[in-house]
Amino acid sequence: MKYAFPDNFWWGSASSALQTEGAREGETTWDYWFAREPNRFHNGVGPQHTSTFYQNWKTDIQLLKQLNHNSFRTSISWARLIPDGIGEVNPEAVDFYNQVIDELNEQGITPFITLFHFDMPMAMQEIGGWENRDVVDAYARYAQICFELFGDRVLHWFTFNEPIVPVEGGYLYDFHYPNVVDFRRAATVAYHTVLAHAKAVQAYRAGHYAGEIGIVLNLTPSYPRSQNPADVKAAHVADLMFNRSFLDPVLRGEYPADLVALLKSYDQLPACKPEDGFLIAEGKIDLLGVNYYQPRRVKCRDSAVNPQAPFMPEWFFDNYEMPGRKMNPYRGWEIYAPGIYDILVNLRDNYGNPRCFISENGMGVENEQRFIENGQINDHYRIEFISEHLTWLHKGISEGCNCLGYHMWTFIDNWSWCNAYKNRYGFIQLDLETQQRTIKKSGEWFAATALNNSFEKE
Ligand code: BGP
Repeated sequence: MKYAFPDNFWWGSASSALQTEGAREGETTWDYWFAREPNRFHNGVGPQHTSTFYQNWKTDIQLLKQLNHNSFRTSISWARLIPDGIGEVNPEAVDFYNQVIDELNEQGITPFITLFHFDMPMAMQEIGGWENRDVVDAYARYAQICFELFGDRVLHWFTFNEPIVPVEGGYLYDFHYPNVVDFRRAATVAYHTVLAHAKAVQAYRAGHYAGEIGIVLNLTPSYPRSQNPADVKAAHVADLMFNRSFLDPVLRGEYPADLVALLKSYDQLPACKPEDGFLIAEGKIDLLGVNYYQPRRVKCRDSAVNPQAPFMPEWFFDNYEMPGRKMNPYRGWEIYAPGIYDILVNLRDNYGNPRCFISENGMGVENEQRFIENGQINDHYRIEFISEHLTWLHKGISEGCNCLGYHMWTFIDNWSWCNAYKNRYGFIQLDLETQQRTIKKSGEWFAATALNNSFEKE
């Protein structure tokens, strides 16, 4: 069967500044943490060892072209542009991002730019990071500077990438700096991130720029083990905490009332100011990026909560391992392609069918060298993964979902937050020794699909 996509569908991939650029000047929390606890990073490989995009941007953009990308998302590094977060703008950073943006446009590849992809300037973290409202203001200033510098040539902006991840990693589950475990502080970080987002949207609107502004959220559909009311309730709470805590403010301009009530009843609400509500209402977006990797399966708790243990989302559900689920064993994530369709249908039916696109989807695989045939990685499993997800995406579009494109994570194999180069995601293989780039089979498959705006599958 042939799966054809709408005209002007966005075909591309996503990456981020910290994971690709290398050679950074402004210190981020990642540099700081790595210098102190290198053991927390896979094989002790830190954020300075990335895929050298800072040196190779021009030839890398040629490779994007070869993959027939018509769009590409990356981020600006706040710490590179404004090393101390709040002071002087670094002119070399301005030159670098200008060159990248201009070259992308020249090559017919529309730049999609994220303002914050997990990379907090250390100077901002030192004053409390997202727990401090001064950092919210500093971020709003940084966003405004980016709009002024690049807004004439960048028409698709994203305030944050997966803003729930620094909340989970840094304040609940100990996989990002500052390794705090404290729900109320986590809720404050999440809340201030929403305020920062809204301030950036406000600044963008005030500047009357020609483009649009949105956010990228990792939406993990919450599937209950069964339709038993206890399981359904567990899935509902997980959905409130991990999806709707950002989805509702950015699409509806307000928080779900039952999330607020729940946190209030456990005395976990962040400090709010009366004027915050107006600001959040102004943070509604033009375009939603959806990152989808895995579903969340939950069931009601089997045991009573230990009231001495820290308050956690898991007070309300247990994670559920569905028998027969298909796994990506390298990353430990379930592969469930219909999830992409369920997300789109939920957006269509419950959120007014917003303009959206899949901004990340992907499969990290270890030791891909074993698949080399005639000098090229034959990643047939990745082609299978992409085409399966695309068939569900296609079904969503054919049923009226407003999905405008599909971007893969990622372009060239890159450094990952705690896994360094353990799992490879790229369309292009990176030789870490020589920095040589070689297109994988999936890259060729994707290039053909983008060119034809369609693909064939049984
Ligand atoms: C997303 C992030 C990316 C990327 C990807 C793969 O959550 O936006 O930055 O890293 O996941 O995940 P990982 O690198 O943890 O395997």
